[in-house]
Amino acid sequence: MSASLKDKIVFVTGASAGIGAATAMEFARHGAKLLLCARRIDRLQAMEAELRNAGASDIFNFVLDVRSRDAVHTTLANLPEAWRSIDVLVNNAGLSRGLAKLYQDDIEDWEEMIDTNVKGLLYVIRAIVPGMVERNHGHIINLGSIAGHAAYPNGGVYCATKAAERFLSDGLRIDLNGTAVRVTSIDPGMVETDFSKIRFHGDEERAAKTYQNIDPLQPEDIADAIVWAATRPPHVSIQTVVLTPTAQANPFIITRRS
Ligand code: 8X3
Repeated sequence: MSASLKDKIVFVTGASAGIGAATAMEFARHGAKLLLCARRIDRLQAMEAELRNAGASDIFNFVLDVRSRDAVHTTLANLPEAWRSIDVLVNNAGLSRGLAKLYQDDIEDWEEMIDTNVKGLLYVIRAIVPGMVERNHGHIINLGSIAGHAAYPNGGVYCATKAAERFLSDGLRIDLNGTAVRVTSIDPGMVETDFSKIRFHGDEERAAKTYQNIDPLQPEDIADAIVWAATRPPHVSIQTVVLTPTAQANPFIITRRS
């Protein structure tokens, strides 16, 4: 039997677009209370009415750049009392920047990926998980990638950040063993979001080619897996979900329609 999400506090980072926004919507449909952060508060505010109409029982939006250690610490330590007992944390904020040979790559791009995907993830975990342990209740769902399972050409640093996420999820699960707190890593392949546009620094034409002649995963497919993991009964820990488009076997084997 699946567990109910009604009135559960679900915190989604990077909730203003893509997988984060679709995840917020799917939790809204299940009647959750949504604690949403992103760098772009205007986008979160624009989503609010739709999320409420879909069934969100309450919403609290705030600005947060997970790269800022101080901002993560201060903002999360000062959440309104009613929003502190987080049931589900979805660590979605993350990005890729650039696709170039490691020995020629832009160091600024590395900093942004490592600061967001690895250090930002750690800062949020460090701020939220102690409360879950204290309450002996909670579920951490981290967004990984098939990029964390095998490095691919020109993506070494992005892949390394997602390999880090995978090992941090494993390490956290080990350290939480003996508590009721669960850890899931959701590891998608190709998903049609702004991911490629951001990777290619806004080059829409190049980004569009990524998704040409293939049926990529949609953000809703990932949201569906996240909510499925979150609704398993308490004795079931979904450790990792790897999902790809049917036409993608792994980062290297993709069949496109001719
Ligand atoms: C997104 C999947 O394979 O494009 O993390 O890196 S991939």
